[in-house]
Amino acid sequence: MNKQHYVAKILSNATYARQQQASAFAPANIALCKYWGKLNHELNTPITSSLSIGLNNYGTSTEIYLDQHQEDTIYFNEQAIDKNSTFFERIQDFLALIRHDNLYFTIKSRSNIPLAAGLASSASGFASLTLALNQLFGWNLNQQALSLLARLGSGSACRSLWQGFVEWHHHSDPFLSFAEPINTTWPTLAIGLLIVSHQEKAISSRAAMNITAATSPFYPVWPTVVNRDLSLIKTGIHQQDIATLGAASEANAIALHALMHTATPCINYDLPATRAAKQRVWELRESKIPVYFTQDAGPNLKLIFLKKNTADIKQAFKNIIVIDPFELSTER
Ligand code: 2P0
Repeated sequence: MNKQHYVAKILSNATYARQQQASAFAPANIALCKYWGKLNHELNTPITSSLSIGLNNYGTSTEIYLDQHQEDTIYFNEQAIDKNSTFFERIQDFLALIRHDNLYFTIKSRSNIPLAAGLASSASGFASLTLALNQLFGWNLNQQALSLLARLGSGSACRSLWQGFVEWHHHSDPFLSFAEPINTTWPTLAIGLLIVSHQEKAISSRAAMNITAATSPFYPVWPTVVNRDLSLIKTGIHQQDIATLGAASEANAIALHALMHTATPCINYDLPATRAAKQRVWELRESKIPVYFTQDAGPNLKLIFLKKNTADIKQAFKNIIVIDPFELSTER
């Protein structure tokens, strides 16, 4: 099946009531159990399941307007995007899948995610674009269908339609590889964004993922690692046990980066400051403060801890941005 057939099947359940404009917000998400490797590159399905947490009011707002001109115009944080850039191309490829009647768009996306935090804005970007398109065309798609659609823009976008814990299921049937929320809250949990470097990453996560899956001799073990960690992370969530959740999330990130280190060429996102911050996390744990890190395709860390330890964490990491994932705010 190709992308066009896939999208046609999803939209076969849609209604149609076109408006002139629409807007939507989607939160950024951090994977506690990572997505790393594609089963189907065209339809963007993963080799394993993954599990993330939404970042409350940190994310992307997208406004979309029908345009009279015969081309799309895209703004990100008030800047017009170069039509020859990869960024523009990726959005164009996504829009091409739903374009009909020669319709073109003006898209204005704004992200309030700290730019250097190594948080992919592509996840909340494609999720908010999918939600905005659903409104613009009055598709009235259910959340599962929206997740299946957002996945085509960026895998992790399919998890960015919800706040809280979200699991993206791996499945050989592309119509069953959607994300859904885990219906639980954990009001005492906090997430910290720890920016150790403002340097741009040398290699995109998509490229790094593909190189790792194709070349690391240890990649075949990855699904086993994910099964172990996913199960522990779910136990940690259901028991609201920070030690179980944190240890499994940290182990998953360490395994991910170990895999990348064994790829050809070696992919290393760690900087000396990254390693120093990990060391500091381990020291805090030695002193009985339950704090754990996770790390995505970049040098910065995200910390997992309990709100009651916020003062200790802020003292150890002066510039940390603390997020409350469950006390939802509309301030953006
Ligand atoms: C994740 N990451 O689970 C993992 C962990 C980064 C590290 O998903 O190729 O931008 O667009 O499907 O979603 C980043 O990869 O990749 C990502 P594509 P995506 O959050």
